[in-house]
Amino acid sequence: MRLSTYFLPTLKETPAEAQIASHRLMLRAGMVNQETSGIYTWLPMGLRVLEKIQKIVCEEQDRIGCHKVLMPTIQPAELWRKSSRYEDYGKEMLRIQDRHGREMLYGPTNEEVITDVVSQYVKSYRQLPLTLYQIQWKFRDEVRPRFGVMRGREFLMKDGYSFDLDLESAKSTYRKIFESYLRTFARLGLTAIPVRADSGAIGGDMSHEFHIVAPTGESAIYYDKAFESLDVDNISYEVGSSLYAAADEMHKAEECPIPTSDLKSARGIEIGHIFYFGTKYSEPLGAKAVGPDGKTIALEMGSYGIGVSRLVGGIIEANHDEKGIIWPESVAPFKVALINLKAADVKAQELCDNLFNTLTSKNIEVLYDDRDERAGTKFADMDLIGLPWQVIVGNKTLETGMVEIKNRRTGEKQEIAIEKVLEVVG
Ligand code: P5A
Repeated sequence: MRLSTYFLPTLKETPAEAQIASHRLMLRAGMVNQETSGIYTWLPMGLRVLEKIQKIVCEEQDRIGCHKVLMPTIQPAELWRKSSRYEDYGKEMLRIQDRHGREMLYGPTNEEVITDVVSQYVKSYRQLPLTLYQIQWKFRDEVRPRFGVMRGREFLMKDGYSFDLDLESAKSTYRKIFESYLRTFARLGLTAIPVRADSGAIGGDMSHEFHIVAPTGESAIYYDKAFESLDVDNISYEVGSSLYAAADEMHKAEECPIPTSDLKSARGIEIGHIFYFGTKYSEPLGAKAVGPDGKTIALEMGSYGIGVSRLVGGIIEANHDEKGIIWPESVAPFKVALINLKAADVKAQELCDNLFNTLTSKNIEVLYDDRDERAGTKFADMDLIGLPWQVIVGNKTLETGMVEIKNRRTGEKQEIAIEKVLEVVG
């Protein structure tokens, strides 16, 4: 992508309304634009990150055999009356009437809709277990939308729903998704701590929240310090049941099973939340199946959320410095910033164009700063945007064919021949 023709509206000044680093940096790096409280437009750079996160989330869901669907954002109130949640949900639900005066709502979550779908098509234990998921926009009229995309009113969620015939099978599904979440977050460059949690408005008997530790986190969490040095490639549900971690409302100091020397308390950002709630929705909405014994029973259900748009802010909270964002490679909007410091020079243009073509032909995503701007502006913009690698073409390149390569995370710089760039960043 050539920066001269891209839409990247970066800001020099820090917007006054932004209280935390990720919000400030997302606005300054031209990733989002606020339309009204808690509602954002995703600009090209922000959207690239959002889409990278979605891709990883989908790959990990598909890997464990979940199937992707897409439900509507607008739902009929009738389904929520059946589950008795229409009144309970209160002011957080955006209620709408269509032209016929029918009551509708903008979905804050989709347990009712998916249970309705499954009730129509699943009739036998042979169709189970089944987990369906989607990535779809939700609306919750939060009392205090804040911190940018972290607590929005309209936000993107991965929501999955599992259907099993019995408790044992439902628990095994829950475990599988629990493990898969740790793997998903690790791929996003995050250490997530699975804390035992209250199931709140979704309801149910068993629930875990996944938190990343950050001073700006909205919740207090308590956890065994062993979570910080876990081997992320070999994590299992055993971790969830044997190591201690709890959300504030679940933590009782006097009942805590581990010595205080091992207990850490921190602020956490909730990036995922999973629930097992048995037949709470399947019963009233009629999702049943005939078991091998010929008896018809209500399905055992769970639901599993990941805050996809919140993750963009969360990843920045965990990966930035005073100059800007430091993207983990897996979600970086581009991998390489190619900075031409002699943009008006024909020879420099030719060298950069060739390098740009070589890298992009190898499927390496390059943001090519071909603007005729001061070096200081270019460096500041690129540090702010935070792509993993910066390749700098300047006077020295014209004289000796050498470019400077900077690693944004370590700050390490090296000089190499322009032909060797692919070897380093590839
Ligand atoms: C699980 C999937 C649910 O809604 N139903 C379907 C269950 N869970 S949840 O905990 O309420 O939400 C799941 C995740 O969504 C993110 N999230 C938000 N992100 C941005 N702004 C918000 N206002 C917001 N509310 C929830 C969180 O990451 C949460 O874990």
